[in-house]
Amino acid sequence: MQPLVNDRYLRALLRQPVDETPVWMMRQAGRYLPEYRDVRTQAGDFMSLCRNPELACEVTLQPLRRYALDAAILFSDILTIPDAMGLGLTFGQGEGPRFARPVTCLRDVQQLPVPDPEDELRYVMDAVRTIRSALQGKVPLIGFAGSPWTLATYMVEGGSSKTFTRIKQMMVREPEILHALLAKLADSVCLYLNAQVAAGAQSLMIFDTWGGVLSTPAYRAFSLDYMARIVAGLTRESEGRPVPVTLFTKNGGQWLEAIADTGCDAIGLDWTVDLADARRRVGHRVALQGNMDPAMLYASASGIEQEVARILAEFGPGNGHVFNLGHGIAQDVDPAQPTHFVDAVHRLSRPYHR
Ligand code: 1CP
Repeated sequence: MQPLVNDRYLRALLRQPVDETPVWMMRQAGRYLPEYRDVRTQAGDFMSLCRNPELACEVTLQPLRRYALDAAILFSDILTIPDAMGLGLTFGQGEGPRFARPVTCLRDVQQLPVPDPEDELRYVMDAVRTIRSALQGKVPLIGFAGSPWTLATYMVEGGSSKTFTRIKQMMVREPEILHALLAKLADSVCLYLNAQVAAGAQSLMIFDTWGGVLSTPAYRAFSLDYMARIVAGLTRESEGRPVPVTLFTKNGGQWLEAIADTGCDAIGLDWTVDLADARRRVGHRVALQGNMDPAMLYASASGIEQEVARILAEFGPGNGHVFNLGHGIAQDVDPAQPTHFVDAVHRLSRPYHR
């Protein structure tokens, strides 16, 4: 394997000195890019794109050709695991995900297999290997998975939800069924992430998009504890380098200390969190990733620049900051906009690293 040319992202996650604050964007590959839409049309549908390592590699690299990003993220989805468990995943045109066979009872949970990453999910590992070789060591590759709680919301609701009625009914009426599901998912996610590292992923991120809909005790019991179990089982070194792990709970700003207690290397923050406050609370223990509101990408170039300057000042001088959006980039963002964002982070962050 080639040596890594730009390792700012990995260094910042480990709170080591860097020359500029590294930056990447959640959902940096996707529908806001016309070249992505072309490849997706060529693939036929979203899952066919994910299952084709050459095309998945191509869309992973697309944003890196346009912007000076410091990391690549595997093009795939968090729902590959429930799909591999046999739930029958489809993405309708312009719709969210749907499962043909949602999980409703203990029998359903007991019948779910723990997928073998090099068998049912081999297409993901092949994508990791293809991307890693195509990157030629330019920037590190991020592997990822969904948190057990977030995956369970889709599996029990049968798709996206605004109210989480079914999974919350399960949580309060039959918590043992939900725990059985979450335990199986934690085992599956751990195997899946470790296989991504073996295939060449250099950093790992767990997306807990829906942990923030829980009460504090429920968050601990149904989301955080299972993420902690995963963190404890992950491969933390590969190719002679640490493999940093980032946990992102959207709307999880009130639980930063507890998230840091899992032993992760970094915490992803949405835009509702004050970075200075977060740094005071946990910055001596973990790196922080975030946290510009993705809506700022609708602003003028100078508006974006001012917001980047504000966030850099909020974090302040020193190590341990990875710049990112607080959630995924919106589909209708003009692809010219991220250039202003990414360039501003690099240019304006230099004085903070002297
Ligand atoms: O129509 C299309 O082309 C599909 C749109 C799309 C894309 C581009 C989906 C369907 N998934 C993805 C890729 C994806 N998903 C990536 C890799 C791309 C990149 O980051 O560059 C990643 C990391 C994800 C992760 C993901 N998928 C999350 C966690 C992060 C987050 O945004 O909160 C979640 C919740 C999903 C589920 C999912 N997959 C797709 C959609 C539309 C959704 C969200 C459904 C919902 O809102 O409930």
